[in-house]
Amino acid sequence: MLSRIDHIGIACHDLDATVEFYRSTYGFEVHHREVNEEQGVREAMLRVNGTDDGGATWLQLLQPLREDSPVGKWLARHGEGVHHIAFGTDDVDAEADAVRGRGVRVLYDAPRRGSMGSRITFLHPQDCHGVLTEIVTAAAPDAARGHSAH
Ligand code: MC0
Repeated sequence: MLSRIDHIGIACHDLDATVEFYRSTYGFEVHHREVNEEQGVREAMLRVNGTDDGGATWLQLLQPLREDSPVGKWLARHGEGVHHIAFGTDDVDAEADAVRGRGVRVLYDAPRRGSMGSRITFLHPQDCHGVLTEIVTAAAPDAARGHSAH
């Protein structure tokens, strides 16, 4: 079951400047930062709220590491803005199989590593009415409620 919005991915040119915008405008603080070489991004996770299933909802700010990465290509074509939406589930494998069975292209044969040790896969935007859609299982949902780890 897809039980929540896990995060909204936002593409930006300057991660620090974008983090500062969300801090000074809305009061959202950075909970976690990491570099994901495989995905070609430097990212900051801003926790918005916790949810009933023990997970959380985040804003994920994404700066590309390379122009030829998915976020780099997107920025060059569209500029800054919402890059993808991610639904949270306890079982990314089962959800990916179910969606694949309904004729939607799942981009990975097996889930890959996402933010904070999560397991993720993506659905092709052309099969999702133009929305790049991610499915994610958090590493340890309870940990998402915990203290900041900058
Ligand atoms: C591309 N397209 C998008 C899109 N990116 N549509 C909506 N939202 C996006 N973000 C559309 C293009 O407009 C184009 O459609 C078509 O997809 C092909 O685009 P392309 O520029 O030629 O790019 P491709 O084909 O090389 O790659 C597109 C694809 C790629 C979706 C396969 O971006 C991909 O593998 N994305 C998944 C991985 C990813 O995004 N990683 C970064 C976030 P038209 O109709 O104009 O031809 S990493 C992340 O988020 C992790 C860290 C996490 O959450 O934990």
